Amino acid sequence: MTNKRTVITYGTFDLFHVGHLRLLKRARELGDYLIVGVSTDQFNAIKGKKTIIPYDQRAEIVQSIRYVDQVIPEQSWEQKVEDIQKFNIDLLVMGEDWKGKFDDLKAYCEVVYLPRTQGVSSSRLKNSLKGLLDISPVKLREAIEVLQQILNDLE
Ligand code: C2G
Repeated sequence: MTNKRTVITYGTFDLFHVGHLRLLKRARELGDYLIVGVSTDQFNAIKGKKTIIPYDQRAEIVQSIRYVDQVIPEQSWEQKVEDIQKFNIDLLVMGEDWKGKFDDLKAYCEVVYLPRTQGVSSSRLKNSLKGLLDISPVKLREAIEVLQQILNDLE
């Protein structure tokens, strides 16, 4: 394909969820080839973002998504210009929580911000998992008694 339209996007993609998936799907639909810069653990420390899943697993998951053609490590804020030139990027796509933040890159390629998927986020998932772990000893004991009763009934 001669005039292959190459799209790039960047992200942490921790606790991969449908918000990430739909962003990647829509980004891919805006071109013919999608490159994803996955934030390394070191870069997330710079971003002040705590992750659950280590970089190599986050990168492996993103690479396995059918909409993704290539994964590169995202190690700094500054690398985007270099990436755009190195990979001959036509379009940078980000979720609209980044709206305006990468407009300076319009000097190098098109920049599009897409609506986020409402109701899901890695931090929300983390909080609901935390909620499960915050169960009080009384509630835990009640749950164990219920489970024990179920086991007794099964015997
Ligand atoms: N996203 C979305 N809907 C959600 C959650 C996330 O569309 N419910 C999008 C974000 O807008 C982003 C992408 O999915 O475009 C990845 O989200 P994060 O992993 O949270 O990315 P972030 O940590 O914001 O890193 O240089 C850019 C940064 O690396 C972006």
